[in-house]
Amino acid sequence: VEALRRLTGAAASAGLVLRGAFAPVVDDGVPEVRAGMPAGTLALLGFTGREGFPAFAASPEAHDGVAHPLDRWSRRIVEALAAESGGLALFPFAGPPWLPFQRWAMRAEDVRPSPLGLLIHPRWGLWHSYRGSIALAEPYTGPEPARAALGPCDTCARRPCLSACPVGAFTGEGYAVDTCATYLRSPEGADCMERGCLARRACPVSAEHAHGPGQAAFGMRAFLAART
Ligand code: B12
Ligand code: SF4
Ligand code: SF4
Repeated sequence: VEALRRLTGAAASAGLVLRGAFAPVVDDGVPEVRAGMPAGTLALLGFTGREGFPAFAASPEAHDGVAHPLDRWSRRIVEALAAESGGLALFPFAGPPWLPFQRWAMRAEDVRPSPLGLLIHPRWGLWHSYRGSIALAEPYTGPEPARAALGPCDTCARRPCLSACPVGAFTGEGYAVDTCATYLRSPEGADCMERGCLARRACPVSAEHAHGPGQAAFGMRAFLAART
């Protein structure tokens, strides 16, 4: 717990929030910290609302013209934090195969799947993400995350997220990625490209934490670049 407290402070000064931590079990698929040394604690780091993105936007990676700036920034920051704490840095974007970050997130804090596939958080709504995690050998002795009986989607009768996409990319069963990407490349897709996914923006939960235009446009360009 002391290691986590130190990690929280160091992460915050670098622009990342400690999202939560838990004691991994075998089914969580957390790699060993070092050969023969299983992880006793997994700590998740990320962005909440509009926080964190300005630290990235002011970084050298954001301006050097090289591909994948946010992933490279995350790698630099999280690897430095892992080295300081004697842990192993793990990343959501290092794959395939992907590390099961959404599963880990549900272990670490009160998030659950929304109909869009993104996890929804009671305070941050759909406006949060994970930039890395650190596996530590020390056993986790902190509390289990508090969990409300119902998540925000359980009491959302109208589900406006499912009807907001102009090309119906969300069916409630899956996300038609190619339909979305084709629309984004057309002139009509400019609103999504500049201000972010309309389906995500249609969610009334924590709308005040929605990404600003810079962060929204950055995320959409990165998404489209990953599809080409
Ligand atoms: C591949 C991928 C994509 C693909 C495909 C996504 C898809 N919907 O099919 C593409 C490139 C299209 C994509 C797009 C986006 N993605 Co993406 N993506 C990933 C990635 C790298 C792997 C996901 C995966 O396949 N994991 C493999 C499975 C097995 O892992 P898992 O955690 O065990 O899976 C659990 C979850 O899937 C969860 N679950 C999720 N949805 C549902 C729904 C139901 C009904 C149930 C029961 C369970 C469930 O249960 C699973 C079992 O535990 C993750 C990062 C990561 N490593 O997880 C990000 C991630 C999921 N993406 C993320 C984001 C933000 C986006 C975008 C908004 C990015 C953007 N700026 O445009 C879009 C929106 C996509 C959308 N609406 O779903 C975030 C989500 C954060 C959050 N709040 O949950 C993640 C976690 C990355 C991050 N750095 O934080 N993504
Ligand atoms: S609009 Fe409703 S169902 Fe959709 S993500 Fe938001 S709370 Fe959940
Ligand atoms: S970005 Fe636009 S086209 Fe793609 S899923 Fe969201 S609303 Fe639909």
